[in-house]
Amino acid sequence: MIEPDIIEQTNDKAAASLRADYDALGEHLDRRGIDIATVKHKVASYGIAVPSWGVGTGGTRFARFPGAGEPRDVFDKLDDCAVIHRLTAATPSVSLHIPWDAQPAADLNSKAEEVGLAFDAMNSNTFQDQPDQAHSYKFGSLSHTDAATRRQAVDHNIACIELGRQIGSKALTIWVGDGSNFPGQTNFTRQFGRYLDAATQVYDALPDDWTLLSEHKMYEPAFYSTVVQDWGTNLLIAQQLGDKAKCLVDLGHHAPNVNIEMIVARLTQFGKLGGFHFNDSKYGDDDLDTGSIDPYRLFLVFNELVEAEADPDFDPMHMLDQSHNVTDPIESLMISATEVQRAYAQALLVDRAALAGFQDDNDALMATTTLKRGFRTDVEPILAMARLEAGAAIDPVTTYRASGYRARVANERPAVSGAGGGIV
Ligand code: LRH
Ligand code: MN
Ligand code: MN
Repeated sequence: MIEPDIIEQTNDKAAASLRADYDALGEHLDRRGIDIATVKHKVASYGIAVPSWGVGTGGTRFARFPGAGEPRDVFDKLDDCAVIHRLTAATPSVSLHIPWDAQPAADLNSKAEEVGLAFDAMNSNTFQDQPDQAHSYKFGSLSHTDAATRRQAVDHNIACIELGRQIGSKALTIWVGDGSNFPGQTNFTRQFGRYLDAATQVYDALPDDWTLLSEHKMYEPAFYSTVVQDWGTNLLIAQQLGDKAKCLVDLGHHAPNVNIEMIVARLTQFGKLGGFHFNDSKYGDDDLDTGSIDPYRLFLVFNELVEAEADPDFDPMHMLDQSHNVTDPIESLMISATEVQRAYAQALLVDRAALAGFQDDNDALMATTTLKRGFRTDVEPILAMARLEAGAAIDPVTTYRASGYRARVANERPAVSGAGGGIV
């Protein structure tokens, strides 16, 4: 897929500068009482799952402009995901979306083994109708007024668990678009009650070592009210369902200016933070590349995560969830995975004892300066060295472009109109 020679050649050109930069940063961090190798080790073992739907070009409500060599099916998607991991050593697993990626478990397993990837959380899809389905989700799925439609949505989620079980997944993520478009269209209370009943039936089918992640989103496709609209409702769901149910925070699913890092802290404090969909946004659920708009907010989220790491049981899942309209999806996903690692590394640099002291003394200025110092540190040499030592690329995008992968797959894969996930 990517010739090892290409990685070696591009790394050779950059290795001497990287070593010099890494040593200089090591000395600098040493003066701050931080061991660079420890940070590098933590970053190297921080895996981020790639969304299978992210490797296809997305779109908007208005149009989709496919790129060259779009993946035709889940097997092509896994090839693309393997390229991302090969070059970044940061994305050892893939999160599947069903039915977009539904294939026999044996075929998924053998492809995953061939390309050296594992499967992360399964994602169900009851926000679209499938050609062969008996009941439409036009007016909702798990919260639909019609019992047979709710049953169909429950059965689909259970089928996702069943497939996931056979491919080594340990989590099911449920996001529903259920809601309403007009005041008065639905009764909020009865609709949420129906949702909770149906979600409980899915929860009851969950293996003991699985997590059910419910994902909230403020609006879209329902524009007046959404059943699982915010972290409050999400927390109620997780509390109502039981210990295996946790909340998933998609960074793009909040009202503008919402303090997402504080939501992360609250959910963590009560053991209900289950995982993330990383992306970035300017206006709404924009699904822009992670860290591309507000890298400081991403850092602040990671500041909470590093704070929580003191608890050995704290282990949320990390996935990207992006839609790429104007870039090569592989390049965007590589950059995004490294942005997640960057925010993590920066948060590891925060002097937590000093920060706690300034907080206790109500020294707001020194507290915020201490926090920001982590963000201001250029940790790129740590990330690049972790990649080099893992046999990946010092500069993933340069190496990817040198490899000619996109042109090669463009020859093998005829243009298709949809790779799934374009509009959401
Ligand atoms: C909904 C969402 C959810 C879906 C994905 C395709 O906006 O974030 O996670 O599964 O997009
Ligand atoms: Mn999401
Ligand atoms: Mn979304």
